[in-house]
Amino acid sequence: FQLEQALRHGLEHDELLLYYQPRVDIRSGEILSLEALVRWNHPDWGLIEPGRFIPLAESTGLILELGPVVLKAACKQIKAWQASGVPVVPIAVNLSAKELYQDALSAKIEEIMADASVDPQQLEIEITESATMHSVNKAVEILSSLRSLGLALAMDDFGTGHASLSYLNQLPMQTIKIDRSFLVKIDVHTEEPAQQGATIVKAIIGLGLNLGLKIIAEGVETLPQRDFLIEHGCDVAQGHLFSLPLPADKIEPLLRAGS
Ligand code: G
Ligand code: G
Ligand code: MN
Ligand code: NA
Repeated sequence: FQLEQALRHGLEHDELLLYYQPRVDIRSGEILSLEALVRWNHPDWGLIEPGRFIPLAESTGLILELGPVVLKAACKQIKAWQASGVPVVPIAVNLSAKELYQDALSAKIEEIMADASVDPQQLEIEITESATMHSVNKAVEILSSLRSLGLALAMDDFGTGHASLSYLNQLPMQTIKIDRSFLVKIDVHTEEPAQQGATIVKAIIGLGLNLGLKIIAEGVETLPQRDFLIEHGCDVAQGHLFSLPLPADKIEPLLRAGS
């Protein structure tokens, strides 16, 4: 309860900020886009990770206030980088299930983009597979309206939400992100879980490629994982091997350098 009050206060007093994690070309290291990951900078408690307040924001409905704050911050960052001549790349913003199914979502997003004069091509929306499965027909309708705004859509945490193949084909996604839990398991090829992880990652890559989707591997931490992905046709990844999520001032030099 105290945390909820504090988060409400924090939302009103500009305590939320964005970190950005590069999504890179796995071979060259070139930064292709960024994922925005929210942080809460509490005056007494310091920097708080989203895992510690996003679930609360979802259960209390505060996520409906947090979502626009995050999207506006991403738009503002794009404009700031453009103004100072930084070669910007698209920024992907996460939407939780509650945000996805709220009334007039696409109108709200459209308004935020218009107010900031940010082009939809500079943004991407990430929705978890489980959020889309919550109410598939509705999700198809909502995602189609986001898509017609010109936004790219990515399915996050893919492989954990039990989307059937037929649904995957109905949803207007351009990208699937392989959940990092599968990547963890492709490191040691001799162990049974390792074999399972490798099999699943290969299957997801094959499925995605056959459906004409872009594939991003999440949580890539080691060179063997990277090599495995290259070998099996996944060209884009994010993870600690390439970069931690970083504040904007640490991302800026990377964007200027291209990688
Ligand atoms: O950074 P970390 O691994 O702690 O993130 C935990 C979860 O919080 C991830 O699932 C991520 O998708 C989610 N998350 C991070 N930023 C945002 C955001 O701006 N909005 C929403 N809805 N979820 C976010
Ligand atoms: O659920 P979502 O995919 O939005 O969450 C992304 C989260 O994964 C971020 O909060 C980020 O901190 C975390 N993350 C990114 N790269 C790695 C990695 O290489 N290893 C681990 N363990 N976590 C990572
Ligand atoms: Mn994500
Ligand atoms: Na994920």
